[in-house]
Amino acid sequence: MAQDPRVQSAARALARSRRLVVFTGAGVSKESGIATFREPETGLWAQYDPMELATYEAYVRRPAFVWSWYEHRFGAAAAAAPNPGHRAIAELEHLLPRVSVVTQNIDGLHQRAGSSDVIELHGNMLRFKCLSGRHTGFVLDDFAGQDEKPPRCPDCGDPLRPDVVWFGEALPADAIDRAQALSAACDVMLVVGTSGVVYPAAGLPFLAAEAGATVIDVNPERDALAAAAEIFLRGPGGEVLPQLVASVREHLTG
Ligand code: BJW
Repeated sequence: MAQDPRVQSAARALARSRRLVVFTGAGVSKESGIATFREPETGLWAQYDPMELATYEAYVRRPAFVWSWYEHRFGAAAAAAPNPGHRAIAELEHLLPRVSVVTQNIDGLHQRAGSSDVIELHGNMLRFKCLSGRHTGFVLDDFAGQDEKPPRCPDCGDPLRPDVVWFGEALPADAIDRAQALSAACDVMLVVGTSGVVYPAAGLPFLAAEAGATVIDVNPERDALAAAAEIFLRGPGGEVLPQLVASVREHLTG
């Protein structure tokens, strides 16, 4: 792969970048053992109906059921470790002047890999808020002693929910506003592991491309962002990204 001319041209673009945005989806965490959503057979939505699990209405209808599904997932996220793809992305910060990570993921693995500027578009499943949204920022330890499922908000007694963005809910305004501004101002966008079908997040690579940025897409399969990408690197993030970053380092030192 290091000799692949597409890796070389992606590395050249990255080595010249003054403002890089790395835009990620579930695929970047797959090699950490976290399931993606839309892959046939293994994706969560191939096994579960998102309308029964990832909407406010589903939660209000069956809170204990939805909570137990998330409980399983946040257990998996807490036990998971960043993989070489997350670590390669974090390493870019030490090589390039400005690097921001915009992620759709809710597992916190970019931060644990060492990325310092991470914008979470769809929230974080290890953070909790009450159903009304008035009380936010709880962590597992805040309700560890409670047997009720879902547990109650320590401040108002409402049921707690994971602080994630379900279908039909608005993305946190500060996160999407900043992600859009960074995308319109970056010179390179590195997209990793997203099918590119969930909006408004999926609009970011098009925003970057329209503003003149070079969009590089890393994915084992063609995805819906191909139209925005100038360079497509086929393969898993945990393999492609360390090679890409090694090649960036060679361009910068060679
Ligand atoms: C690898 C790999 C390896 C594999 N390495 N890669 C038309 C119809 C109906 C609705 C809409 C519509 N147009 C827009 C909408 C709205 C909707 C939407 O986009 N729906 C579409 C699906 C049709 N959007 C929303 O509802 C959003 N909100 C909104 O629009 O609000 C408007 C509003 C404004 C004001 C007031 C009120 C409302 C919210 C979207 C929230 C998405 N939530 C989820 C769940 C989060 C919580 C949870 O996890 O439980 O977010 S859904 C799910 O999809 C999750 C992800 O972040 C998101 C994106 O998925 P992602 O990351 O791309 O994963 P996959 O599985 O799709 O792809 C993985 C990729 O990895 C694949 O390409 C693989 O090939 C690749 N891969 N191994 C690298 N090793």
